[in-house]
Amino acid sequence: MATTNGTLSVVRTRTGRRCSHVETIDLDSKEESSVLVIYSGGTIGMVINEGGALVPASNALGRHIRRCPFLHDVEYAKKRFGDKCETSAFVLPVQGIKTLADTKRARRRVLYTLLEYEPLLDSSNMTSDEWIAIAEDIKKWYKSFDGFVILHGTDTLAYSASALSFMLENLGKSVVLTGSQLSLFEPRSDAKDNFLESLVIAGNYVIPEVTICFGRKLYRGNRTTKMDTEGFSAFDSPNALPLATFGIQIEVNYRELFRPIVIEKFRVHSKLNSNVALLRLFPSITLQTVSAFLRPPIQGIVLQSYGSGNVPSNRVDILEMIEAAIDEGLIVLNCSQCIRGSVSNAYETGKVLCDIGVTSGADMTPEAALTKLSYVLTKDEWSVEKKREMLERNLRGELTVTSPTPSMSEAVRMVSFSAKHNLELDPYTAANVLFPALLGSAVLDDNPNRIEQLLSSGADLSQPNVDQRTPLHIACCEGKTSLVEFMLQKGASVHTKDRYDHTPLNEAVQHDHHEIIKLLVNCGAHLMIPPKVLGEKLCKAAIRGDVTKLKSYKIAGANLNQCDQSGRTPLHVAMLHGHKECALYLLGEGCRMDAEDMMGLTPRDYAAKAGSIGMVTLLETKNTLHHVKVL
Ligand code: ASN
Repeated sequence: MATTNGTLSVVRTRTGRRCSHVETIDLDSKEESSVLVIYSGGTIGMVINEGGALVPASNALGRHIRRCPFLHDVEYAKKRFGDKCETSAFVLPVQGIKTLADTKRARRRVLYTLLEYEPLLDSSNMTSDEWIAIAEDIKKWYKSFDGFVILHGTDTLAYSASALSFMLENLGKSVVLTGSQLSLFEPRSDAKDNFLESLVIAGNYVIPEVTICFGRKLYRGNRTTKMDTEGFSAFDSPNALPLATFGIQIEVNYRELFRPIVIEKFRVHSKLNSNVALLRLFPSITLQTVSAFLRPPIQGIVLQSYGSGNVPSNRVDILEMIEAAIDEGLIVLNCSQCIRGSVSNAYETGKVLCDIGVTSGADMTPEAALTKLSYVLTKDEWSVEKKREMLERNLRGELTVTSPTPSMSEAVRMVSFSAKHNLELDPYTAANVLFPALLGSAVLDDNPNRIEQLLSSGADLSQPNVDQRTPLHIACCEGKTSLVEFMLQKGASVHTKDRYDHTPLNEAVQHDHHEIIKLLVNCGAHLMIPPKVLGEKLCKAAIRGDVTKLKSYKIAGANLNQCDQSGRTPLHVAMLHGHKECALYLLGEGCRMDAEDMMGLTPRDYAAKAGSIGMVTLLETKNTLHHVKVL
């Protein structure tokens, strides 16, 4: 059953049956970006029912958004979508004050589509089935949108964000979860700002993490916990700094971002193990209670111990029971009951756990520990030992590993330089402006050591320069293959778009650096060009007989049968212009000879009309062409 609220939405039943489709957004301007909003439920879209209780209202949020001037710019939608503006994507208005630094950075028009789940749920009713549904939808629409926002209830938001952070492997785009304490339908509510700021982040910044946007802050999802049942600043990440703060400026803490540092594509791990539990110790806990947690089918527990990871070391009965369960293969992950800080072996009462094989959960939140356990337990390819090792390892920024504090010497030098020359730069601006510039020059000089040095001084590879270009853009343009590989392994983002809407992949294609294109694609990069526009680019290359360019597009994942606005494929124009090598290449790649343009003409007709007998012969011998496949 499709919704009828005039939004571009999809309805999914709890069994996962899909009933409609999401309409993707073809961006036609460099000033636009696209975001998919997955609406799972929560107070943000609730109304009071006849019984006086808050419940989610189906098919209402989209209609409401269309009437909210701060969430939908009707004038822009009219100009952009014409007659279809009543059912088109929503358009986030842009900030009016043009002098703010972040209006220069966060300057794209965010066009967003709403995907509403059925039924909408209070998050207390959510289960891992919903986490899997959300992860699968992100996978399905990953290449079609620049970023994702999940509207969600606040009660179990930290669990969902933690679970998704593990399930979305090698994530390269922003996934922002948000909700609110009061409904968007209420005049005085936190919903508007939380939703709006989530859209700004998802549409303008590549923060390749699962985050929670709430109360003017952006947090790493798996570090976050709900702290307050009433306040608008309901969330906090006690053991990690916020990733961004929303004041007059949006300040992104680039140094804190966690990024995949492997060259692998985005994928979804959609299995979770439900045989896990949280066991919170308390004085005088009985052996029977502990034993109930350690029995099959339970395969892993998070033990919430006291203080810095302590248990009663005089309760030999409990310790022996835990040890026996661990010997049988159960995983026991130790986390503190304290909101802030980490477990350690400082006390004798803590060391005993380590001695009996309990795994350290460092400073993970209970939500992160439980969902990580649930995730790790489904990795069938890992032995129990490996699973324990991975639980102690930092997989998505969920725990703190003690690493040497980077020297700030470079930043300090920059600030003193700007002070000496009266540049009136505050340290934040100095770092934002100078680090990308210094990294860019290190790329031009092909100097990985200098890049390394700058990174340890606080620079970040995904921090864009004034043109929104990252060091990876520059390396891709300059053809510096080994530097590209080096930077990808340091977590450089493949999805950042510069002022001209170019991703690093566009740069590599434009300059025909085939090895770099392969590297980027292996790291999850993909072309984000509307099909007809891609068709035009391919036809332009074929008009020039530019086989190298066609190969660049092919390696980048383009369909060489894509037609332009007139229905012409690259093979049509190669025939028309008599480019034999180009036609041979396209035929070798399986391009269709029967594709018809708007006039019903095929490549064969083009060759005949152009009077190119040679080309007609070429087509006629197409069956013998399988050997010409050019790689
Ligand atoms: N009970 C609600 C939920 O988690 C609370 C909220 O969203 N503020 O869905």
